[in-house]
Amino acid sequence: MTATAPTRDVLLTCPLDCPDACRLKVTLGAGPDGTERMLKVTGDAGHPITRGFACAKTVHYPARANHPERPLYPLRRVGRKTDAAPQFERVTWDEALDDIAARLKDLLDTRGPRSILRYNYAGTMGLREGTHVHALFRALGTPELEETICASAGTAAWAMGYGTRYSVDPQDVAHARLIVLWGINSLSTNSHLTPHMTAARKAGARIMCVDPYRNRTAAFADEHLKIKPGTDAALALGVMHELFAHGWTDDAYLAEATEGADELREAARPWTPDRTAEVTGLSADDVRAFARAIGTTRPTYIRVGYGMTRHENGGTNLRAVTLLPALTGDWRHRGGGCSLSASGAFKLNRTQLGAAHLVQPGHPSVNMNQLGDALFPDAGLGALVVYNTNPAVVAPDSGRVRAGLQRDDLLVVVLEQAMTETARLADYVLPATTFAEHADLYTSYGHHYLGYNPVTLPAPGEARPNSWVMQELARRLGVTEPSMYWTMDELLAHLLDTDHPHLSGITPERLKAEGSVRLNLPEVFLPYAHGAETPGGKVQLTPAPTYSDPHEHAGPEWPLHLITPPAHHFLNSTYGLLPNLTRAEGSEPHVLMHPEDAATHGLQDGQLGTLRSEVGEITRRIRVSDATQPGTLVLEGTWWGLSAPDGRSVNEVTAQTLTDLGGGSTFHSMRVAVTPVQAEQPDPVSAAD
Ligand SMILES: Nc1nc2c(c(=O)[nH]1)N[C@H]1C(S)=C(S)[C@@H](COP(=O)(O)OP(=O)(O)OC[C@H]3O[C@@H](n4cnc5c(=O)[nH]c(N)nc54)[C@H](O)[C@@H]3O)O[C@H]1N2
Ligand SMILES: Nc1nc2c(c(=O)[nH]1)N[C@H]1C(S)=C(S)[C@@H](COP(=O)(O)OP(=O)(O)OC[C@H]3O[C@@H](n4cnc5c(=O)[nH]c(N)nc54)[C@H](O)[C@@H]3O)O[C@H]1N2
Ligand code: SF4
Ligand SMILES: [Mo]
Repeated sequence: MTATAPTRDVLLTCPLDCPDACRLKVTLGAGPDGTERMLKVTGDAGHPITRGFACAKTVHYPARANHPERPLYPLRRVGRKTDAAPQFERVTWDEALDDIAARLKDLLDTRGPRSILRYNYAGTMGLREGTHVHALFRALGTPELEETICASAGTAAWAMGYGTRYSVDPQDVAHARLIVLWGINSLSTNSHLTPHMTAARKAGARIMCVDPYRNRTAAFADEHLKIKPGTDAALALGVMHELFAHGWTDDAYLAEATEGADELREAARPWTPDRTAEVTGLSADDVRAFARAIGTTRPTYIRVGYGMTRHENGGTNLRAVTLLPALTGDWRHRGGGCSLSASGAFKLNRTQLGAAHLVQPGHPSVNMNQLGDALFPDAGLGALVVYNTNPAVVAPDSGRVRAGLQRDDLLVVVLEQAMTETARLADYVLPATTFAEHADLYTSYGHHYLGYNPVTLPAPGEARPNSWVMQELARRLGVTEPSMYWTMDELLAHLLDTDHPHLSGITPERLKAEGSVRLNLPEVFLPYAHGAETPGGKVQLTPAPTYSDPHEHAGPEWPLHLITPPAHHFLNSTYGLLPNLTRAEGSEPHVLMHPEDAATHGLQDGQLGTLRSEVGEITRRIRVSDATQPGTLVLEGTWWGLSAPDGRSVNEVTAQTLTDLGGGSTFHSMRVAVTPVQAEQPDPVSAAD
């Protein structure tokens, strides 16, 4: 990169799909052509959550924003979608938008709105560029996209017990005396929680981690329970058994704030430490000690991640775990309770956000975890408009997704900041702006601050915000829905048009002046101290969760369980194009395999293996390691397929199977077989030594 002198620092909210929603200090300076660009990213020292540091990935955001292959002009495909090297020609915005609008119009006239689908996710968490842009599709009446690929099982499970998703305030975690990190690799995926945990530890707190493998968070914790994947409901029931048996329940809280304690007590009765140990792979003594720690330490804070939800029984796993603080009464103690997501506290007026008011109950919908099926020729789609996501890599059964995207009779339009593997399969790539180049409002799922970003940098080339593209298409398609054409200020006024106390005193002017504003919550926020926002007003402990093994009948042809959790240096696939970050992750994706399994399956450290599941196969370097457990393979990171030895995404082996609750994704639940690859490629790690 050409050396350039910094000219000024600005504070902006990180737009990425991460609970921390950091307030970033972004250093700007003139680029080689003289226009101002992003040079450096750190954290705002004055922000109580960000505390002056950005994560190991987003410090590299400038390399993404200034990437030589970033699409800066509208591109139209020349050549076929199946060509190994995709080719595009530059066109004007008018050429691109006129042609796309004409083709959408033709589909609407001849085949109806069901022939068009939006496919989007949280590449930006901005309410304008991420959510309000759905208004175009609602105005056209195209199918709803059932979101999410990420949080549905957790959301549904939380709703059953607690209604609205509230979280312990991360700033209160320092008060906890036991911290349980359960199915979350928080040191990588929620790194701004760490200072609060360290403060708690200094004050005497113990930190325990429940995870199938020794990740960074397990190494940081004082104790690691290496649970068998998919068995968390059994462990939670085992803990409940001990809580009831030893009288460690808070009976006053159970009486005042919950419903169904007796039924839960009966359900937990059979879950003795021995039975729990048998199912979870832990020892009975570990189960007893874990239950004693939770039963006798106030406040206990449990941070759950989505890891345990990404299984066929995932909703129930999460529900069982999140009911524990209701039994111990931790919700009454500052720093006690449980966090999944804080998003429910942001009581914005969302009635017309994304033109939600146009969606009638029973409107046709497509579950986003089943995109592969939706793209199948018989399903009737003629056009797919993709924004804020990279489905050719991140969606389950990505082999099927890619085959669908390659259909010659499907119009694929991709709004992107990077030439992702999805963009490479597009008919049109429309260049998108980044968070410094467009205005937006951000909530958070890990803390209680709203963030506002103004337009800060000029858009490079002809990059445009998603909202601009949607409005231009809407005009060409004759859309008259007024919210479609709102400016940022009009959207902001709508979102803040509410009497809810959480937003009292928060005005557009204040948001613009302060940039980051804490919701108007009490200083000590104890959302479930006296009940919950369920229909009965109480924490619902029934129906009592039960454990079921989705792989009980898995045949011997699928001997191993594959989990595919996030990597430290990536954010989903967003940073997978930066060589320094792929190097930090070992230059290519690899699979952790326990020494016992390596011996059984005839594989050695550094060898390539083929992982086969019922939907596809991939080739990966095997790393033999006792960080994992016998029977469980771990593949960290949703790498670009282009970085893998076989050019394929890990999701070529994951399936479109949905979770028990919420219709969520099951990325950590695959049964696979592994065989050694005979023809060898050099191991990049040993080659570099
Ligand atoms: N560095 C980094 N940060 C990220 C992301 C990223 O890709 N990289 N992605 C962002 C996004 S979109 C999300 S949703 C979050 C996700 O962040 P997390 O919630 O931390 O990620 P998960 O995929 O849920 O996996 C978390 C842990 O769950 C474990 N796990 C898998 N199955 C089970 C199980 O059955 N039981 C238990 N107890 N544990 C299990 C995995 O081994 C893993 O260590 O992180 C966000 N932040
Ligand atoms: N095997 C496996 N697969 C997984 C997961 C896993 O743990 N294992 N995790 C799953 C989870 S939790 C999630 S959330 C999904 C995430 O999957 P995605 O939602 O696809 O997330 P990213 O891969 O980060 O891709 C986001 C894309 O949005 C683009 N983008 C960002 N901002 C903008 C913008 O303003 N405008 C436009 N037009 N584009 C923008 C970025 O350039 C990037 O290419 O992946 C899922 N897939
Ligand atoms: S990705 Fe998360 S931790 Fe990293 S800067 Fe953005 S919000 Fe902060
Ligand atoms: Mo996610």
